[in-house]
Amino acid sequence: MKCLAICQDELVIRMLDEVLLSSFEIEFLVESRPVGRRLHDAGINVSVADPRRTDTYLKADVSPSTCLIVEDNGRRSLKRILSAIRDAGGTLIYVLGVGTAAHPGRADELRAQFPDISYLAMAELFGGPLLTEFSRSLTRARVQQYQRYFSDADRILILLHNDPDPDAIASGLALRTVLRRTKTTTILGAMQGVTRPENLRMLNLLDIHVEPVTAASLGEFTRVAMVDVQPHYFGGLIDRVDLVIDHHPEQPGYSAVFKDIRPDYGSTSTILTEHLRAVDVNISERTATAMLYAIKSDTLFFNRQANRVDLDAFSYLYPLANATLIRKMEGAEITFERLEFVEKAHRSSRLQDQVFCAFLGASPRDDFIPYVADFFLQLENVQWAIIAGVVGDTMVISVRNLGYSRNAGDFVRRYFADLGSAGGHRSMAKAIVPLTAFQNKFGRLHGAEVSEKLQELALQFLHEHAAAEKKKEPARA
Ligand SMILES: [Mn+2]
Repeated sequence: MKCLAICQDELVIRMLDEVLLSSFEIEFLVESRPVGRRLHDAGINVSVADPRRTDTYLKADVSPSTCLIVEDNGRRSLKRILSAIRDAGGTLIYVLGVGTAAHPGRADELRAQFPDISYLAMAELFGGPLLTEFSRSLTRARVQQYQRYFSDADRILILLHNDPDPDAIASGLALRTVLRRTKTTTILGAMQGVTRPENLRMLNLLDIHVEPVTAASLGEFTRVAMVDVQPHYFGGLIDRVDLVIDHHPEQPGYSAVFKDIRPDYGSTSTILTEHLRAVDVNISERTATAMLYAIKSDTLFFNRQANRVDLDAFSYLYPLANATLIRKMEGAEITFERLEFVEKAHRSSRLQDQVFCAFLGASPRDDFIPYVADFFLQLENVQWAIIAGVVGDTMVISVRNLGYSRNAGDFVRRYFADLGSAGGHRSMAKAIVPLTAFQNKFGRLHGAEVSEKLQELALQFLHEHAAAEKKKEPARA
């Protein structure tokens, strides 16, 4: 492809020449004779002409398929140059902003007059890779510090939260890799072990061991690290650790020798991918598989709180991981035990105005409840799924919706925040309230009465919103 670059700055020309020469037939057009001569002597394909004249481009044989790059250093003559190019039949025009960051409206101003141009700011083009490089060196320095600090420890504990999820497990595995340790000297531990079937399947398929630990046994370890969780989670049992790596908002009230907390990341495994990359450690297939699965599951396959860095980590890990194993781990969501709860929900369910409600009664674990909610949200006629169940002496309510109606988090906060914990996002939310508080507010409801009550609340919540929207309409017209 032929490429004509209209530039005046020598540095810009030399750089473009270096970047583009391998893939384009590139020629430069400059105004100044001395600059032209110097560049010519340096072996660059350059000619000297007046860039504001149409015949300059006619002579250069510009066609609609010629790629034209015009340097914009803020001077006024740029518009005349662009007009001349257009008059000569040039259409594929890129304007390269050099030092024009001080004029933020520049691109829009040009586009108003020349709608077809693409505006590229030099700072943006080079900034990305440069910043990535710099932040990688910062991460490298950080990681090397804690690697040294852990290097002489006899026994290390990597502590995970209760009932560890894939992100916690994968992050533990990844940290062990960063520390260049094996399971004989560095264990993954949890105060309450894994219970969910898909997470147990992950441990089995990847041969990962999570050991039970107690507050008393922490003293047996020379160093303690925490991943995907912070010490406050353990309710005062632990107030000092050596390292914390987490993507939940930072909590006060503990001390850590090292910490890396990035709440804008979709998973802790994303942070650890950056640690591993920064120090160039070899990532085994097993670890990459666990981490990839963790990123997928913590971001609900990029449906929640994922950002650029999560996608970067995902594409970095993807070729290193075992896709077949991940498919198997995902399939593990379905178990006969869970299907029983799906059936139970089906029998006691109510569906009205695309709101599906069901009460599961007593449930041995709380994961059945969100599972059932997710399951019924897949049905064509369901836009909201609200599932309740009783675990021990608490009522757990899971809410899912398709994401384009009202906010699920607002729903649970509105009706249940006064009773216990209630919160969530636009499309998924959860309330956990003491059963007695629920009964005091809504009465001693049994079986289908609970689904009925939930349905009533949901429809009230949705209809008052619809009514408010309707009211707004005449005003708009
Ligand atoms: Mn996580």
